[in-house]
Amino acid sequence: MSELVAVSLEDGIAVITVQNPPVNALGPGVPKALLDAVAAAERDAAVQALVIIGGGKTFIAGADINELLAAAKNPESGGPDIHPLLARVEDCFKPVVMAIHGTALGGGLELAMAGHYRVAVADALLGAPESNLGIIPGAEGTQRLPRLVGVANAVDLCVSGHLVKAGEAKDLGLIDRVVEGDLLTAACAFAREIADAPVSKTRHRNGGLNNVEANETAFAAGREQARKIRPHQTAPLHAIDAIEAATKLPFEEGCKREREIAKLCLASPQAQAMIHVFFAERGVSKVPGLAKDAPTYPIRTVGIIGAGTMGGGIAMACVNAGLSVLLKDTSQEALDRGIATITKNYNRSVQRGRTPQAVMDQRMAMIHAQLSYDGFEDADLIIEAAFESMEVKKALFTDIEKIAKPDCVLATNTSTLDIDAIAAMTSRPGMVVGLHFFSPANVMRLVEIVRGKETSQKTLATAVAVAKTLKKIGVVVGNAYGFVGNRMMFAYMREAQFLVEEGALPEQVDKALTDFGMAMGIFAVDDLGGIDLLYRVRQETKHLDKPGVRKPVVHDRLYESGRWGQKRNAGWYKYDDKLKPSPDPFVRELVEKTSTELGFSRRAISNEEIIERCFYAMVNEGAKILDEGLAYRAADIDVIYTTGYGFPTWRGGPMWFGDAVGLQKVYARICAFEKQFGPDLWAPAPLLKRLAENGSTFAARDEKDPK
Ligand code: 3H9
Repeated sequence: MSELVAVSLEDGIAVITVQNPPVNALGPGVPKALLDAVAAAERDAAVQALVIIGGGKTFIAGADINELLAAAKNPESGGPDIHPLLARVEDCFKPVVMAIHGTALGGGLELAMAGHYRVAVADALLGAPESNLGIIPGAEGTQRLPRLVGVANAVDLCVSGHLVKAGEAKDLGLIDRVVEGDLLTAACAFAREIADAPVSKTRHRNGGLNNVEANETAFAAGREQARKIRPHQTAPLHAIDAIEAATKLPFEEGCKREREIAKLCLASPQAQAMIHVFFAERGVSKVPGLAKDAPTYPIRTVGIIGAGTMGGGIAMACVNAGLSVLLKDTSQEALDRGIATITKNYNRSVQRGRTPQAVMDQRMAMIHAQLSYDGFEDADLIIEAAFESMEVKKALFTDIEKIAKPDCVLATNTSTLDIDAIAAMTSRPGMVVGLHFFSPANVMRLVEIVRGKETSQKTLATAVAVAKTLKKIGVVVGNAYGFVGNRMMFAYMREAQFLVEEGALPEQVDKALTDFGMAMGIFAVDDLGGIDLLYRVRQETKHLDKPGVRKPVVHDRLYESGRWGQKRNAGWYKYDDKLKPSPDPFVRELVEKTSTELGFSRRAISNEEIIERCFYAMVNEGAKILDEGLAYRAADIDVIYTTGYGFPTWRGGPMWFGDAVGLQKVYARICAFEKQFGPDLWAPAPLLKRLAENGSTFAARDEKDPK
């Protein structure tokens, strides 16, 4: 038998084990090996029933996404074909039981649904996450899922991509039994129980498909849900179309329709972009020069300095991951405020049924709020999350140095400042690293891990491991003003403001950005983060300003007039009590007055110009960052933007977007902007020029030198 599949006979039950680590994807050879094993077991007179199970940590996590990517790039290649396997399994005249642990996702779930029975351990997860990849369940999943769980639930599962635990899957009708103890033993016992029962095929379960009125309601609700939670994405809408076909066509014809739709999705730029993001997110943990099993410092206790928005969020992320936290601030008031915010956040989660009260109590008990450094001498990791001021941070690191044990990792949450200057305050710069969390730190997945010039391999490996422990995406970046994310954001923000000074209004710019797919407009983001915050960052770095180079003006004026954003109910927008924004005549007047003062006669600005100036500025800065070695790969920058800055995954991140537009075009526009606005702001990055002239892409550069 193939190495990809093992078969054994256990007292009349053929146990077929998939062995394709790490996640038993249905990669090349697996479907055929499974098909052969099922056919052989069916022929074997000693076999009464079959059990299909995953070897290692999981059932089958789906089709092989590498194969899907190859098919996305070259639709003629056809992609993975598991249809013959599904037919072989469902048509087997002996009962086939699917034994599920870990995850049964995508093609894995589709195979499971073709079986006659499904049993799962309690913590198994099942789902159809294809929408996350810009595709639909294309292996008869949109046809069998509604037959098992009903049309409305099938729509919800495909649109949301949510995974359900075994208990919920049982309630939905997706599995037949939640089992306890050893999965294989329980699955074999179950198989013996049902060995003599006639097999029932999922494809014949048409009972719940024909309620036209209920179906229409479910489809309309699904399309609305898709627009809300996955705006601009086509795959969820296509999945609904395919489910609709299941309700209107016989099984075989429905499958044919599904195949046509699946092919269309796979060939779409959205699928290519989202598959790129899938692999890019996993690629960031492969840090050049850092062995996968590089030694790390054990981290159990974390000392956090600063109980503000960032410190509080980081504290929550730590205790959520089982680490205990010492949370220090300088005044009782600040500490009380911080703890009140954390309590409010957990309470909200309890009220929404996401966190049991007992879990909240346990997590709160793991946060020790304090005014002193008591206990910091035992901390394994100290994260400074104080005010964004070099002076403050230098003073804190001088203090920490005296208290921390020798093997304590010292991290700063600075979003812009020089890590090396901070590390120089200690006698152990090798232990110092940047951990730049994003607000709210308990929710946002991104952490920029900033490598200083002295940061040791072990410290860096520990930072990467900490990000993983906190279930974050840790991207290692170099040390430069604003690191990667903020440095690019400053260019983006700069152009957005210039556009306003030249003739646009904040709401017009934001609308063009959200229409492009950004989660929020840049001015709305600024109001949320706090205009005072960015103002202070600018004050810190005034010495870096080049004389004579144009700088945005309105932002400072908003700050000076006390419009600090949402916290003051006024910033680029005005806000009502529920923080709903609306355009403010005050801002319009301020903007128009500023334009006149700066000598601009305001002009109509097209959405195209907004997109080009904002995002080409970002791409250009990204190319400089790559050339300077501050990010290892263009894909790393894409991950920073899709996980930390609300850049749409279906566009693949800013560098992927640049590739999709075509670097020649991007380069040509940047050269034109350089002529119009000057080289200080728009000189094209040498890397961009090289790639454009060679007809290449950032993705090709990554592939050529994956580091
Ligand atoms: C599908 O099935 C389409 C069908 O409807 C139609 C077919 C015709 N393929 O995430 P991890 C790799 S679409 C290839 O770090 P975890 C991953 O790249 C698919 N590779 O582990 C990584 O490699 P490396 C529907 C895959 O424990 C390694 O495995 N299924 C696949 O944190 C470990 O991954 C999905 O969308 C794959 N399907 O999480 C599920 N899956 O070490 C996608 C993983 O070289 N997968 N790899 O970087 C996941 O959600 C998570 O990987 C999972 C494990 C939860 C399974």
